[in-house]
Amino acid sequence: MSSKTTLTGGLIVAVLAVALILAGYGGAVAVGGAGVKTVTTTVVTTTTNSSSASPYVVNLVIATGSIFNSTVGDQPGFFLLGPNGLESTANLTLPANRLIELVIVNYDDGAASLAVPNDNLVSGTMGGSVFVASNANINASQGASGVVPTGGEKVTSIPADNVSHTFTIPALNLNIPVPVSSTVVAYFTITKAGTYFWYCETTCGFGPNGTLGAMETPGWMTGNLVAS
Ligand SMILES: [Cu+2]
Repeated sequence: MSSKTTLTGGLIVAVLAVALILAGYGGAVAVGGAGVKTVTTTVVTTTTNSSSASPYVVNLVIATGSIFNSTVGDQPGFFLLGPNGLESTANLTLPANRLIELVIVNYDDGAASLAVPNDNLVSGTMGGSVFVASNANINASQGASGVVPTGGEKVTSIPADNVSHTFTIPALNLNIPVPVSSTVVAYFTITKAGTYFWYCETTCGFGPNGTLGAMETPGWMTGNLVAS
């Protein structure tokens, strides 16, 4: 398939050329008077995009309808969406001293009572805020040069009656309230290595107070988080 190879090669050259132009390279040819040609070259400095410079991304999914057991029935749970598919959140492993981008996709369309007042307030994140996107607040339009996404909201709190679950680590003063049927993006850094306890602070579990079942079981609404 030599034609394919040539095509690919050409594409790579084209991409490189664009990249060099974007990088400000190109040896800027300036033509002076009387046929004098001045050629200036620009030194290109390559910035290494090391992995430690980019955030460490964690994707969590909150789903309902999983049958805990025959007594408890269905319960909501946090699940880790990792390289191998869905994984348990009983033991989350995160890097310490590196910016973490936590994305929580919540499929639960119901709110729950807060276990502790003020659990609807965001804390411990970069800027003390989270970004919330949902089908209710995204509204794009088609502009002259393409789609113009609008909506989503950066917030420092969620209305108390609209909180579905929270991702909370008291030892880090981290509280991420998650509204119903929405995706939340939060940035934070764990500056001290250690094992932390995460849990949801709404009464979304089993029993008369909603504190049993998922709420007391690692991998559902609570778990360990090891930062190292
Ligand atoms: Cu919960």
